[in-house]
Formats: sequence, structure tokens, C-alpha cells
Amino acid sequence: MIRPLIILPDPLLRLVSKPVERVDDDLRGFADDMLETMYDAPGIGLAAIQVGEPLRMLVIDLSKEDEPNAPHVFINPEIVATGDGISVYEEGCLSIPDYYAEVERPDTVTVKYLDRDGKERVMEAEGLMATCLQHEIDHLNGVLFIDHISKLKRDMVVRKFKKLARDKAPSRMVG
Ligand code: GNR
Ligand code: NI
Repeated sequence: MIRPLIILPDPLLRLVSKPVERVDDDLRGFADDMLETMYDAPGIGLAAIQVGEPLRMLVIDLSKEDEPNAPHVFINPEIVATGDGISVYEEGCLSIPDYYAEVERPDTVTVKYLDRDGKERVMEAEGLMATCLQHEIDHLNGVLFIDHISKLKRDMVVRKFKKLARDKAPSRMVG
């Protein structure tokens, strides 16, 4: 099932998500919904809060269009180490449509997590996987990529999305 995406300035995006307590069939069904929603968007990653569930889980698929899908499900992920180098990527976010900006982050991360079978795993990531994991784990803590750019740019983006939300609101369609 494709679920509606939560968009800036929805305050849900600022919640600190809660750990998943049980990895069961319900949760696996929800992970499948998240993947379906991400593929439909399309995006390369999605955190649970982006579909309104304040749970510490995220999905990522970095496969190219001409490759088979390579879905990854990360439950209760924790960054246990980061590299000393910095990498810069032009980031976007499905919750901030059509806005892109360069973000600096550590170039490698080691992430401990549970997979969709509830098995503990460790991933050492670099490149786009490292960037995407950090972007998604930020979402679990109510942090958005615009929090890593200048306040001037961030304020401009937030103002624009507040105005878009206002203009869309049914209560304002009068007059
Ligand atoms: O689809 C997405 N692309 C992306 C590009 C660069 C860095 C991070 C991302 S994640 C984003 C999907 C999203 O909003 N995940 O939270
Ligand atoms: Ni995002």
C-alpha cells in the first residue's frame, strides 16, 4: 500500500521517533508499504515518520533503474562510528519536494541495526549509502537536511513551504 507523504512544515517531521519493540509480520508489512511508497515517489530512502509513523526504522534502495531492486530495511539503526573524511552531496528530501542543496557529512559510517528478520547486523557504508543512512537517521531524530545548510537558506525554504501549505488549506480558499 502506498502511503501519503508528510511534507514540510508538518510538525510530525520534528518528532523524535520511538524504538521498534517487536519485529513481527505487522512490522514487515509496514516495511513493505514504506518500500512501495519510496519506489512510487520515487526516492532512494524513506524514514517511517515520512509516512506519519514515529518509529525508528528506514528503508533504502540505491539500485539503478536498469538493475534489479536492492531493498534494505534498517530497524533501530545506530551510528556506532564515523569516518574522519567529509563528503559533499547534493541532497533532496521527499518531505521537501523540489528543493536541493549541498550537505557536508562524514564520508563513512558504521551502522548497527536489526534487519527485517530481527537479526542484528552491522553495515560499514561509504559514498551515497553513507550519506543516505545519515539523512534517514537524522529523520528518526526530527532532523532535516535543511538543518545542515545556512540559516538564511533554511528560513527561505521553510517560509516557501509554509506559504504553499497556507495556499492549499481549504479554510483559506474563501476570499
Ligand atoms: O530520494 C532521496 N534522495 C536523496 C538524495 C541525496 C541524499 C539523500 C537522499 S534521501 C531522499 C529520500 C528522502 O527524503 N529520504 O528521507
Ligand atoms: Ni528525507
